Amino acid sequence: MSTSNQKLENWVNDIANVTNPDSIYWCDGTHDEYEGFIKEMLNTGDLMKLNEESFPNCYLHRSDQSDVARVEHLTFICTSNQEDAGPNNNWMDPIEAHNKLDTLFENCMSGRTMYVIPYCMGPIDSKLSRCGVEITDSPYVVANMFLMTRMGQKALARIEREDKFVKGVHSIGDLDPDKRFIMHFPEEETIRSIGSGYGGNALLGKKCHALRIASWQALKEDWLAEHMLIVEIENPQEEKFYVAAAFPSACGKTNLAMLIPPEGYDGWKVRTIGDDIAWLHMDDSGQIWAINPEAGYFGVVPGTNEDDNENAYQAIQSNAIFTNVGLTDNNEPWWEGKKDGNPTIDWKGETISADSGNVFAHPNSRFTVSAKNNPKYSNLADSPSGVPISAIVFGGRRSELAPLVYQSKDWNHGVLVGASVGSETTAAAAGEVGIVRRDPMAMKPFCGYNFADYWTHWLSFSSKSERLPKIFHVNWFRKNDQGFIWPGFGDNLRVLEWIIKRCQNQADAIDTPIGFLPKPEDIDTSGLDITKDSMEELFHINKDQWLEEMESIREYFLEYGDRMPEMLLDEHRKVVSKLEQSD
Ligand code: OXD
Ligand code: MN
Repeated sequence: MSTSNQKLENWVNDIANVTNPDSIYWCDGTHDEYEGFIKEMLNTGDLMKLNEESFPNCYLHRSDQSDVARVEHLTFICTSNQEDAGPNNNWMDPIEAHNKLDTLFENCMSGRTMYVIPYCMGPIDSKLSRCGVEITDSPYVVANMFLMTRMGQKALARIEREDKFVKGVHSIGDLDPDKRFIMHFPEEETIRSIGSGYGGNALLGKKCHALRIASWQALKEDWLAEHMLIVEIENPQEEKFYVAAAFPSACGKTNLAMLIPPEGYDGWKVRTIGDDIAWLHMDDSGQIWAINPEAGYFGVVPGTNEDDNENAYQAIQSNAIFTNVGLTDNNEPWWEGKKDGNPTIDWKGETISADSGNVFAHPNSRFTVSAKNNPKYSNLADSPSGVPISAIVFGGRRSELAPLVYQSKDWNHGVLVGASVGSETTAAAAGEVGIVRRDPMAMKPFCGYNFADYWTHWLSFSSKSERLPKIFHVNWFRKNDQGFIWPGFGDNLRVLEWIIKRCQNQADAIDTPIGFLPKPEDIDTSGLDITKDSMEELFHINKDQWLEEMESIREYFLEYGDRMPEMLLDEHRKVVSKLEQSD
């Protein structure tokens, strides 16, 4: 296979001239091809076969031990004007960045095959989808892209028709962390990544294209590319609602997208459209529609079990690639929170004992599966027009402060709520875990331009439609001295039910300085082992803590200087003054 598109052909040849591979292989995206890659990686030791009886067609990949998460400090947005990248991004001058990368990429593929992966983010026949081509020297990346995107011949045909694609070049290089860079050139719609094989750094369709480059494209073309799951909720009256929710990495997006209704919620059905990324477009009537640009899940493994998240658990029983999990004595994958099995080997391949304190799976170990493995996959994930969004939900991991749920007063206040998201850091990115940091719209690591311009873009929607989704904030992670107060997982449907009722004007709310809160009786807790006092704790607003929080948000906004939209600062002032006046 090669291409009739001259632009693509020339670009591939240019990259080959610099990287000097032994051969060039164009991926056709067929199942046979995928199997061929698996076979090859079993031979080279890049993959190990897992127990064929209990985990058919499942494989384990062990990454380099220094290459287990996204590397935000090595991720750059290279715009000609530094201000366009903003204080939220590392910036490098594009000429300097290209020079640096040209040196690192020189001959980096010699002795290796260069794979060319044409892919389409979103349903092949959707006008909301966008295409890209990833060049890589890693068969592990190709196999993951096969599961995560619509790639191969059909994507290539669309690229040839449109004559437009995002250019991504990836090489694992020599995996030296000192020579690792994930660079984005939004003005050129180009990505160059070297020195890492980890998903978020190497599967360029995902974070690099579908968020960083796409957020820039969305700014220019008037839509939104967001770090959001999309979930379909059907009530007993058979009405369907679509909710998009943004939480920082490893804060339960996959679990919420695959939620199983709790006991007593007969007649409720929950299906998944997407678990990580949503592209939102407004139609002529002012309705927002969302597509999931991905076709698979790259999910956090630890904590996945049959009791808490059965759909995710079922999804990874066959045809899955596991990265950096442990192994049991009968060659099954094992991770903390799995509940059964006898682990003997850790993610590094070392035999260890199951004494307390020993960890078998890396905390950011991952599964890669096709979305179709999910028993609750919604066919509308393939709909070219996407799904109509009723509610947008923001959330973070906050052991204090934020109530279980509240609703913003209107769209602009909702933009403030999203822009103010703070969350305790997780293992999804290299660095210290558990520190509260600002993660606006859960996009801190993924917005491909200046956050101030991004908030201005979000605010611009308020004058464009009377039919905008309602905006909410949730916090599943509030703690007291006995641990998490809210049970989470399937019980989160109790909160989504209130959200849906608010969208239908069927539930009341209490007007507070921070937003609308449910009346205590409006969250259905029947069958739940939770006391009235705990429910009160979950909704308690501590005025002093909130004033401190608002001050820290104000200081954060100041970093954005003159580009900061006055409208957002106004929203902030309104909340502060209401808090000050409250008792
Ligand atoms: C992810 C992440 O892998 O956000 O989705 O890190
Ligand atoms: Mn994510």
